[in-house]
Amino acid sequence: MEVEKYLNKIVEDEGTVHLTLIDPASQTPEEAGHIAHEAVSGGTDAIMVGGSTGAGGTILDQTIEQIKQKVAKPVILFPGNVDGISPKADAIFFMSLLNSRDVNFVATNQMIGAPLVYKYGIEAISMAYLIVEPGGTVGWVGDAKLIPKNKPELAVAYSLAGKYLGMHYTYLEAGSGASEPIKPRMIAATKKALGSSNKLIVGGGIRSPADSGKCAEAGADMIVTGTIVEETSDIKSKVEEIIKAIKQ
Ligand code: 1GP
Repeated sequence: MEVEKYLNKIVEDEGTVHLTLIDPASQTPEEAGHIAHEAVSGGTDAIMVGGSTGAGGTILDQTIEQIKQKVAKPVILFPGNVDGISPKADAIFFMSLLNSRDVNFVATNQMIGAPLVYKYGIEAISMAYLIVEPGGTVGWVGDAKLIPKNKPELAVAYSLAGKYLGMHYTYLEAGSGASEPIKPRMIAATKKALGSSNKLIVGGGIRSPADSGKCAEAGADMIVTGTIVEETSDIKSKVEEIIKAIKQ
């Protein structure tokens, strides 16, 4: 429970956690190490590693190795399927895509991967994963019945279902590179229903300090940014600006 405790303590002490997502398919392992180093210098709290396609196997292990050589912050797996498991990570967001039409993403990949997580001794952080419009690649690959972006009540219903099933975290995902982040109204309604014990993560389409601030203000306990670090030439400054907008 060490990584989960670490993240929850930041929520208690500083307000909002910032997570940097690195997709092993998007750059070389060495470049991933550099991105992680810059993001941590800018103040990010942990590194998530994962992607929907081409993000498993050797490239995943090498990416985590490079990141761990460069930074001391936790590395958390964010698997698109069972291929996204690596013994090199500190923890895994052990998630079920509750609004998928495909049982493989709800329970079968989890069943195939669970013995590996056990064998590797990786900390599992249970999470309800919910994909909202537009959903992007992960929505397509995960065969999600996308939650309409103006229907907060559906996000609330799914989030409560996850909580009552015993999941500790809830992730509202708009899809990497979404044209806009999850709407503040949906974040606020979901956080209100979840209460303080269940932590709410928000990601997809968060590009600016203003976006980040709005998500945090609406009730996100943690925000995830991925695309911006791939697009900026000054990762450290970009992350610093975001941290300034979300920390107390
Ligand atoms: C994707 O929510 C994450 O799973 C990050 O999205 O790449 O748009 O920051 P972005």
